[in-house]
Amino acid sequence: MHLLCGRELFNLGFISQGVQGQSRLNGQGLAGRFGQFHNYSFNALEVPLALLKSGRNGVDLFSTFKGHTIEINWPGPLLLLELAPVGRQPPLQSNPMTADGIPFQDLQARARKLRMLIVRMIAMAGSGHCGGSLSAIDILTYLYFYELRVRPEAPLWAERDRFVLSKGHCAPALYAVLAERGFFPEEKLWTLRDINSTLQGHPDMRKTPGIDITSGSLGQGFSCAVGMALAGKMDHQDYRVYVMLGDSEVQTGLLWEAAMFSRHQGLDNLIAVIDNNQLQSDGVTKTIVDIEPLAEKWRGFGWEPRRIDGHDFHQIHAAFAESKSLNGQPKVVIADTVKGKGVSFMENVVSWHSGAPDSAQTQAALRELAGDL
Ligand SMILES: Cc1ncc(C[n+]2csc(CCOP(=O)(O)OP(=O)(O)O)c2C)c(N)n1
Repeated sequence: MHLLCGRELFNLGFISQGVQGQSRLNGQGLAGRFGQFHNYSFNALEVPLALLKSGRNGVDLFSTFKGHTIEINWPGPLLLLELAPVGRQPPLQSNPMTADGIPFQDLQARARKLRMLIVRMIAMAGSGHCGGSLSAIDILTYLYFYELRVRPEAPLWAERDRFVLSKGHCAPALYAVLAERGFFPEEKLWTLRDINSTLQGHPDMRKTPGIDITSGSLGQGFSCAVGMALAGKMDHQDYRVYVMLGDSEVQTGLLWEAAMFSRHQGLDNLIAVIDNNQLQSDGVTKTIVDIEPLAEKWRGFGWEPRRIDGHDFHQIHAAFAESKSLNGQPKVVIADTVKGKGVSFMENVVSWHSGAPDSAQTQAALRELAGDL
């Protein structure tokens, strides 16, 4: 009997031919390699991420943890699963918990898992936007697991906070967090960009539970968010509207008209967050049209700006908490981020704006995200 403990990561699995379906390993499981089977006992909460290696399309399968259960899903025949330690997670950056009870460690672990889902999802789809999805995911994790008033079982609940992903091409990040939050099953992620899938390349409010507005044409989502915030005021509702922009969107004229209008209407129920990874599809934002000084620009348009490191949960939490406490004007969080964050060969590389990793790149990315370097 081997007890998995600490934050070791293991590949959990077993050799099996032609098995299809779902396996639940709860507390104890049978695992082995090349015909030698062993009983394993573990506490799922101590194994936040587990990788399953298989021969299927050369792409790793994925297991999730929910409560004390590790659920392993696979969509097709399983050729080979092997059991092997894949290393330790790197040390977490922040304190596990703050005085006001924010579960930073949990948020970091979830964001790590969501990064793996993003990479795997785009690899399986054969196309998508890795860089901007990975830069945005810490903020999205915070929003959906701490900040937003939502009910996954009732996506159209009238009193919900609204979220608009104005940089809609980063839909994989939003889909990953919506699945993790329970808006739809995780298996849906493997249908990304399929012709009849509910998960299209850009968010579609007619197809996907949890999507408040269809987006993808840069600049337009922001205007929709402004309209939603105005509607909330007119209807005397207390929901907030959160909208995420890319730094290239700050270059659009449409955005500044809506920004000016928001201030005029006193939309203090509107919080924008700029995923300022400083790259766009074909180059460095600064060299295309410099958007700095960002804070001064927004302040000039009557918004209250805050600038943070968009990968530090302490700063993310403080920025949203402070923004909510201020009345009378719209607020913007300028989050400095790294495009491709978490996968070293994608970080700050313009060409990883879009395109899918091949099998070897996918394996390398997942190993790095699992802490197996
Ligand atoms: C109006 C409009 N023009 C062009 C595009 C094509 N496009 C898709 S992503 C992108 C660049 C986005 O850069 P940024 O907003 O900085 O996002 P990130 O770097 O976070 O991916 C462009 C120009 C678009 N989606 N909408």
